[in-house]
Amino acid sequence: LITSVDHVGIAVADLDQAIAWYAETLGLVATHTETNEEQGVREAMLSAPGDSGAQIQLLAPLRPDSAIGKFLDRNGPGIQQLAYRVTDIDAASAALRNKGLRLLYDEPRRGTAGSRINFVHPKDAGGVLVELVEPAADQAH
Ligand code: MC0
Repeated sequence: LITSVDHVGIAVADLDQAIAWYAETLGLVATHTETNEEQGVREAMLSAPGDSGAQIQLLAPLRPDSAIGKFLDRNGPGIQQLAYRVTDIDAASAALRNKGLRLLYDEPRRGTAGSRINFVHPKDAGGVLVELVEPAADQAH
């Protein structure tokens, strides 16, 4: 079902400031930035140089009423989600629904770099917002 941890998502108020902080303080490099209107985010993927393992995703809100806008209002900046990589998101979603977990979307939606994504409700996953990510065919590594 799950093949690896894809990324850890961190809510931030200002994306450019956060990218600079991670670069200057921790030496992580932004490899990809994107605006996702449907999700209401501007986001950046960060990695340690040369590392092809799990990434850090910085998420800044486009609107106050977005998921990240509401998260920042309630909690301030911090870890918002844990994303697992799957090879087949339709099969993974069906398997988790069969175990009684609530998936947030009936059908997968578009995530970073053409991936297909869905989420498990945090109340059904030990208080963690779990994202499932099926990378686009040309992005898998
Ligand atoms: C809310 N809760 C969380 C949480 N957000 N718990 C853990 N982690 C989070 N991130 C808790 C609340 O504290 C509350 O608990 C309960 O869940 C229900 O809250 P609610 O008020 O009913 O719901 P909302 O309005 O806070 O929405 C939560 C929900 C939403 C997870 C449904 O954030 C959502 O739809 N998320 C999926 C989309 C998303 O996160 N997009 C941004 C990333 P209490 O105990 O107070 O009842 S976009 C992305 O990630 C893409 C670009 C990608 O990776 O490719």
